[in-house]
Amino acid sequence: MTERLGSTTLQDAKARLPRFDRTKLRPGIVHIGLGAFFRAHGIVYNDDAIESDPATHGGWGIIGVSLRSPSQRDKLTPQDGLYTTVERSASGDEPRIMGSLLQSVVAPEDPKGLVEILADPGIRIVTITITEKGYCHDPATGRLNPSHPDIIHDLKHPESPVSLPGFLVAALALRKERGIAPFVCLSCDNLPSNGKLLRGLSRDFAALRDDRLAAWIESNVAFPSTMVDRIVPASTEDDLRLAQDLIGLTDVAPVIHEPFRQWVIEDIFGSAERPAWERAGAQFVADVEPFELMKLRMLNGTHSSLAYLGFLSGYETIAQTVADPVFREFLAGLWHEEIIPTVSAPACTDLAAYASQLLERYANPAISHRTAQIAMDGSQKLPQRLLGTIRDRLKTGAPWDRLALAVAAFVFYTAGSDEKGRPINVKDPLADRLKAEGQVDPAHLRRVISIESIFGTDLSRDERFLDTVETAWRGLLSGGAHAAVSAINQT
Ligand code: CS2
Repeated sequence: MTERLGSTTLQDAKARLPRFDRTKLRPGIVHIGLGAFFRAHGIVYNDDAIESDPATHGGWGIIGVSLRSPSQRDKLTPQDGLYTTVERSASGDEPRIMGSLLQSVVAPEDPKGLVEILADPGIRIVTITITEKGYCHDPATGRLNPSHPDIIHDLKHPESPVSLPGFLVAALALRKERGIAPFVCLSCDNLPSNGKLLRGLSRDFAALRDDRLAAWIESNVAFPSTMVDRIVPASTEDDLRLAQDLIGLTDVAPVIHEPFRQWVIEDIFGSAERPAWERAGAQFVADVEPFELMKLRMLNGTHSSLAYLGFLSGYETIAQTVADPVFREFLAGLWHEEIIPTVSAPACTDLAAYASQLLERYANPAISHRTAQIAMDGSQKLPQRLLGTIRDRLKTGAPWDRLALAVAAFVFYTAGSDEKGRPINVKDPLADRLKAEGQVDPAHLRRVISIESIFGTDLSRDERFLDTVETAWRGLLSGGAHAAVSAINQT
């Protein structure tokens, strides 16, 4: 039997090892949402920054937090927080062991303990990747959802929270009371103006507890916005075997990722200390919004479109979907005809070149990114990925038939059966409302489009919006997703 990766076996791993002394690291960052993405993105930047100058980075170890399940902790703790990242491309696999994750905790096991960890003066940054639905907000308006069960819980039990706003505000309240400077809150989720959004949610949640606390948060806590990018599929059993074959040790928590990475961070840390992530390639800029908009619309928007239409056409992964020339043509049309005209390029970025690079990334044959994975939580993703673009197209009267087909495919997919009538396991916080009661007919489409938390008060009542999606919907129902995509290519 192969030995397990851990502090005592680390030297035997056949991989690039951390180039710093882990025993000298102290925690300075709490990361909330210990999924594959941050372990293949933020922690890589952090390890690189530490390696660039271990002497000045001793205070930037990471405590990882899961808000729900113990599974990450259960895998990582026996490995002393060590795990493998495998960079995969057509030219080969590059394994590397990450070293700056020091400890993993599970919030529900000891919420008060986590609030104390967050209130510790050594913690200066809280990074967050909990996916869209973890923010307990209304995706269409970006406001706190006061009737979210977790928010109701946290208002009743502010010292033992369960939600992200609940934990942040409880810890910030303690820091204020104890005269400790607040930490910087760094949202790294695919949400527009994620810093501003989190600031608003924290303030709104705090105001429900105490107006003075809300005002203190508003004027003292920095919430930089960020744009994060790296394709990181959920790890599978095959990936565990791959990591073991590569490193020669058992690792039950490897993450697989593409070579590309990007992290753009709003430069509003003020006097707060931070690791030199720029040495690892992070870009600190005055305005992140153009980067976010470009990425959310051009990458995530097409990802979701390919996920629904690709899945319904029988494709399991994004790479398989874009290997089909019909989908390539559709994708080119989506970018060049419908999305790019709504995006203003961030400095030094050529949007056509960005699109070609995205296509190359999607086509990476070594990355098995499942359409069903990206299709998850569409009700939380559609507003920033597709609907903002559609609003812009409606404003100028420009066509948006491909985007309409993607919205129709979302409604079809979440109705719960594929084109052959086989059930789809729809994972979405609004799954019950999205599921078709009986037939998928125009009445079902209308019911879904009337959901204001997705479509807003504007689109849910806009006849032009409904008509265009309905035309796409009819195309889907009559010949199936693949034929509908092919037909749009002819227009
Ligand atoms: C994907 C993203 O799962 C999804 O919804 O669109 O996770 C995507 O892979 C990343 O944002 C890429 O940076």
